[in-house]
Amino acid sequence: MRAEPQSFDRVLSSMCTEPHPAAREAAERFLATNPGDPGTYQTAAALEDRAVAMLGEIVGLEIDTADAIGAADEDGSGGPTGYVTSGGTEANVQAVRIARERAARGTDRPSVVVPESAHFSFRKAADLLQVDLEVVPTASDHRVDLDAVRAAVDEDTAAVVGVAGSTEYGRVDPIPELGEIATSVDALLHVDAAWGGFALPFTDREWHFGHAAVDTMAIDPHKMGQAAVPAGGLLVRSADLLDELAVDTPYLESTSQATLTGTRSGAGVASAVAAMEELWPDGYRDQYVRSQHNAEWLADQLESRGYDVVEPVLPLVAASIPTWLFESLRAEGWRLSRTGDDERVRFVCMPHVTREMLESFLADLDRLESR
Ligand code: 0PR
Repeated sequence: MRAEPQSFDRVLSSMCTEPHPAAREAAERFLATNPGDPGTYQTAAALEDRAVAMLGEIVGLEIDTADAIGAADEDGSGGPTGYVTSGGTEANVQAVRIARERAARGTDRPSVVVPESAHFSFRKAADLLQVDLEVVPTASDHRVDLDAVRAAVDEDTAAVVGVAGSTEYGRVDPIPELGEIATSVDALLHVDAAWGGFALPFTDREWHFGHAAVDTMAIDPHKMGQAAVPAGGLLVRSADLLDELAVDTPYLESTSQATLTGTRSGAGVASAVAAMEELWPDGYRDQYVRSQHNAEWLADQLESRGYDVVEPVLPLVAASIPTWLFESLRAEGWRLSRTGDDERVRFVCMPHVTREMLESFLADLDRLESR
């Protein structure tokens, strides 16, 4: 096999990035381990506890490092916890599953209220779990319309979803207000910070467990966290929520499993720990500042060329580039993607996106434009 992976030189479309060298090295070392079998792969399992504890610190949860996954505290109440998922999709599916299980005690038609800006993984969750998805519109600022959320919730609502760093526009929904609405109907609040979670700590946004009545959250080390794929994160306010997912595991040394997948890559777990140990908090802060400046610079550059630009709140720019130009740039090797409504092109300023790369992109754009 001689194929080489995609180089990141011209990638402006992806929410993944070049892993930090320490993360790459750790991934290789733990390639053959399975934290899904903690009795056998004890080091990988311990690293997962460490990953969850570090993620907890990032999202305003204090996690008992001794036993991060699923185990209730001695008093039976259970502290905050979580696990390393295969990505944001699994974290979102599992969060919907937790909410459905919890709501099943009160309704036989559980629904989940999501903004139209939510990632398509919620559609998979609804389909798999047979919950009704109530999609509510976003306002002109691309954040969820709170009045529409208020109108959508009722006694069948199992969860309200807020996005903290939306896939298309990098917007952050009003999380504290969503928490109040969720609480008013005894629903859970799930925050999808899969992409935004490693940038938001350095902003003044209110997005995490410490800011609002958040119950569950997705935050992915394999996106802005600079870990190797696959490394996502599901965090829950208290272990009893994770217990909603637990199934008995008769022939493993551990007695129950809360994850969706069985065998899981220890590579993702180890690389997440390595990246976070290297970068939290200063490295992530520096990276966020660099990426945010790049996004703002790109937005200005595109605006000065007459394109309609959605200003970046996080390092993601969306601009109205005509389809012919989009296609020509793609033909030059630029990896670009459009928003779902096809109206705009999105530029995700990940760590591999440098100023030089953006300059070279704009040079190509200008050349093609003037042809
Ligand atoms: N939540 C958010 C906010 C996301 O942006 C994504 C993925 C997920 C959850 C799902 O995460 P996993 O893919 O790790 O399961 N973000 C988009 C995606 O890869 C980003 C994207 C979309 C990239 C369209 C390119 C593109 O053309 O699906």
